[in-house]
Amino acid sequence: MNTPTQSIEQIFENMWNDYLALNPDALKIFNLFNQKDTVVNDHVAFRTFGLPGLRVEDIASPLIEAGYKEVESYNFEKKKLRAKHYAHPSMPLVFISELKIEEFSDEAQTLIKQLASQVDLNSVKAQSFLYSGRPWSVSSEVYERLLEESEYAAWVAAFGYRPNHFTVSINDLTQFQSIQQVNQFVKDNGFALNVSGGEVKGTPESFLEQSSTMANSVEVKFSDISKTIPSCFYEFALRHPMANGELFKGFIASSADKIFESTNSKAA
Ligand code: OOG
Ligand code: NI
Repeated sequence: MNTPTQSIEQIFENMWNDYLALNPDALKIFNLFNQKDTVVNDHVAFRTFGLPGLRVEDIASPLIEAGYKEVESYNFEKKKLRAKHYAHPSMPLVFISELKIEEFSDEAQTLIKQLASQVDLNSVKAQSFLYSGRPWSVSSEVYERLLEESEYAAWVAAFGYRPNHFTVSINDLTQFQSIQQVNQFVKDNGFALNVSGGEVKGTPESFLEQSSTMANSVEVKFSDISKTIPSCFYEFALRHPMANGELFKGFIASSADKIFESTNSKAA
């Protein structure tokens, strides 16, 4: 058991700085909103391979130690993913998904297991693992091979362990009346939105409306060459009150299914 040395606020600060290094557009968008409002983060999301020691529950372990509780599970049949979300009394939600390795080709499974075998599984439970990035050496050839079977698998292989997005809570912005206005503002400032399933995922009736930018492209050093590939994105979420008057605090699988595509290459 690792002794927690950082507060959960410090962990989020470190995750945010790591994320901004990969997604400088997020800082530009944050600053645009922050001129008139104090931006509040709704949630972050992590991705992993569903292999022993690297599963959703393993990635969550420093969060559980910091007071997070598991809330709900999700399944994404077509993308071959499963996920859980975690909540804390005073911190943003955390969504963690994992690739169902067993559903992939033998070749992809072998490649992914070879990456996972390079990880010191004791390091996974450390707080710093949540912003540690890629814990393995990987070639651009392996990246490309995984990309043929799963954009998600290739993303995890290239970027590892760090939030793939932060999320602006639209509920906490005073300058916009709707998610459509937020989207227009983001587009007017020159940022491309993920249009898979439409710009807005979800409806007021499902209590959650979401949109996201397309991931920034960054140059990633692989073991052989460097390549410019999609990294991290920024999300915008508007939560609606349920019949009991409380804001909905979960996720919507059919919307999440489209949000995952924010890290697809634009040509796809
Ligand atoms: C997570 C996608 C799901 C949401 O808000 O529905 C999600 C991911 O892209 O890894 O964050
Ligand atoms: Ni999200």
